[in-house]
Amino acid sequence: MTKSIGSFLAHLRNTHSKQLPKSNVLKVVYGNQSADFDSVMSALAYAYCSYQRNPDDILVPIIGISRQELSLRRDVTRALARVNVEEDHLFFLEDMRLLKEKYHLIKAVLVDHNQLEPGAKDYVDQVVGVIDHHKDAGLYPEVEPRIIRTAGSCSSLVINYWRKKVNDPSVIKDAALLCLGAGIIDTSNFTHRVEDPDLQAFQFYRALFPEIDTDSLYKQIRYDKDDLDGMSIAEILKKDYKEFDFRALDGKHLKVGIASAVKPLSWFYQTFNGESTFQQECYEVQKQKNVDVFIVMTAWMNGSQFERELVILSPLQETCQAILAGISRKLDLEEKTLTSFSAKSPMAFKAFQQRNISASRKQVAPYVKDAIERSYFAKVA
Ligand SMILES: [Mn+2]
Repeated sequence: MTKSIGSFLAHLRNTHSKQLPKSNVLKVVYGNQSADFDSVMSALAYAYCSYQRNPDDILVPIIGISRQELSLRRDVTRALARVNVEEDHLFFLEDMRLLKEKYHLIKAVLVDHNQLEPGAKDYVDQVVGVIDHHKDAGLYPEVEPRIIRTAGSCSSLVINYWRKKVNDPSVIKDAALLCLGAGIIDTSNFTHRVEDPDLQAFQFYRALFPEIDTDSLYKQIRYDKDDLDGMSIAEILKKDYKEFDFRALDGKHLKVGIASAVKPLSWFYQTFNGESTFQQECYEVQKQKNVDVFIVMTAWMNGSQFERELVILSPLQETCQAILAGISRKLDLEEKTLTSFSAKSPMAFKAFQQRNISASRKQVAPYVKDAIERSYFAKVA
């Protein structure tokens, strides 16, 4: 009965979701809202492995963005094409809306995050499992599995969980191949941020795919991920984006959006007509997303040197300052001089070199949360 991951997803799309009687329970597996490589592959792999283990216990993998946004993630789309997954067979946020109308109860396993996100809250009735490598929010203590621990890639935790449950590892080969890609991109080909789970997963991949040249697979995915050709600034900023709702000491809720980008600010300035264009586009995205604070994190290789920058902007100047007071030391931020600061803008806009290069969004988001939770924003409108 072993199916390829492509035919499994086709089966879900064409048969399964039409056959289940109304008012039945639907189980889904969610990646996080950034829909990055790790999230998408972790969700697909979890669903596929679960099906191979027990075809009666089907989970539908959900990608936490709208369908049209997928095309910006070229690393994801090209990796899926390599294992013959058709995009038409994938499930997105808009599919959740339809599924919610059809099913009485929706239960979800969360991968690559451990707290239901705003976009999923309306649809999911119950969280029944978590596998993640972000900071543990301490929720859902009773669920099974509940695996939350440090790992370079969540995909390593997912494959380690399932490989121990199947007798014949070859039945989860397609999932392992997707997870291998995620592990490779999250750990720079198993050289950075590598933890025990990643090493264990890597040994499993080695045994399963002795023929795969991981160096060239890394180059391929890296190339696809960095390929921003033809994209606008706004598209790049929305491509790997997460939104948070943090509560200040005085009870005020603040929406914070954090975009990750794979090119330095200098690249944006050169490619798109200078600093002020970049600033303007950041303001546009902040307005469109309707967030109180918008942060852009850049990360790239400068020769053999890994570098990071952080940009923060907000119409709420004091909020911006309070956040910076809380995160500057932890991130070792060094302010960059902006040559074309537009004086007429009422927005706070600051750019920094982030000397603490080990802090990715995974660390920065909790730092921002801490800073906000310790502040009063009585004047915040
Ligand atoms: Mn991840």
